[in-house]
Amino acid sequence: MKIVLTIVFVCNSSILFAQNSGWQADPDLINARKESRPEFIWKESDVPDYHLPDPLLTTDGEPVRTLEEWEQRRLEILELFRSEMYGRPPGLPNELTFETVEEDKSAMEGNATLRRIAIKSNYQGRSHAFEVILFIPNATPVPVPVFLLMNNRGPENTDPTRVEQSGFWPAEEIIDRGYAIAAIQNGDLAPDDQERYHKGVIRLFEGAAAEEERSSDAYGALAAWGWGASRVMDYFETDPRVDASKVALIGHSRGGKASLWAGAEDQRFSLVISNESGAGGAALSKRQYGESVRAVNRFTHWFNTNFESYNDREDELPFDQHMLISLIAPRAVCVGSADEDLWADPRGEFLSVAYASPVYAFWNYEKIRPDQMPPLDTPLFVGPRGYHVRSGGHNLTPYDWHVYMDFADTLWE
Ligand code: GTR
Repeated sequence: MKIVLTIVFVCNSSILFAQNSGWQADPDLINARKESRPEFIWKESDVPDYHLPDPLLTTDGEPVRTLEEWEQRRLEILELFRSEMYGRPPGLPNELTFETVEEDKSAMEGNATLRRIAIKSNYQGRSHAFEVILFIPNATPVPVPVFLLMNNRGPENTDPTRVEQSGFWPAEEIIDRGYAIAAIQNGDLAPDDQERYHKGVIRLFEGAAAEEERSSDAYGALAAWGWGASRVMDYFETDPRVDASKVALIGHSRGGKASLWAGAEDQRFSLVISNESGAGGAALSKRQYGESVRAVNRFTHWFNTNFESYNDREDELPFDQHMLISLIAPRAVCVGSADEDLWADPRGEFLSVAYASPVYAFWNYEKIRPDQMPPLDTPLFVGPRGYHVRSGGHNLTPYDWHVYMDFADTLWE
């Protein structure tokens, strides 16, 4: 007779976090959220107990003991996320070309070289093109590590002319610190709109069928954005001035959900950064706090349609987001939250990082304990994992960027 132990982590928030000196949500803010949106959970002591699947126990209940066994289990988890949440990726086009649209060797008052590259794909007679904007610091010896933003806001935030400068993509500050900085517009890959999201990568691969009912595991906009990030990686591998072994992929909010998934799918990204990605990103789904699976599924074009079957049934998910973080191991991952962004569940985002510890342990990286959430504005870097919670609201700010660059310095200097 085989006895299978299925429940490994039983999480009870009030016991875990009552005594620690780390971040706690502001009680006035909790009350305000409770008042404005009483249908969601905001108070730590209101969070029901939940059970997290063990990344190191296969679907058949076999324990994962060695790195080789983990590599197999990793594929199993990846497949579960594809089938139940983000969808299966489309693969490669028949033809992929990179065309330099503009080059300016004295951009940013001579501090950087600007390159705008058109990335063009052909597939079965159809074509698609999008652009990557890249600034490379002139003072840093090549090849240079690069940060790539998957921009979910307006293109004015990543203005290549630098007439407009935005704290969401503080390119000058990144160049000053010796990193290259790049951006793509997510909407070029899949418009962030439930009526039009297929008018990009999905139409390239599926043609007219993209307009019809797609399969329940077909990928949505988040994976389409990640597909674009991977094609930029293909380009980086051809540019001798970029260090393709040191590419940090960063996204904010819905862009952060996409960056984590892209980092799980494409192991060439050596650092994956999620800024306030919340539900469907870094935050645990089974922990009921802030945005729920049903709430995030109101964006019907982000995930596959199988994910909708977990609305109000989070307990039935065969994985949770700590396993998404685990898929990135042993590569680096940095998660950022904001104090006022309770909708994204800062603690749930931290816990995903902490509960990936058993997987990072295969490479002998130090554990991050669930009660080790750091205080406000005090980044925690433990080997290849980082976490911080910043004062203020839902945004990607220059402060966040400096935390991510500080973290990258610890990895790459
Ligand atoms: C919210 C959504 C979040 C987050 C955010 C954003 O409306 O509920 O999951 O993705 O949008 O992308 O700004």
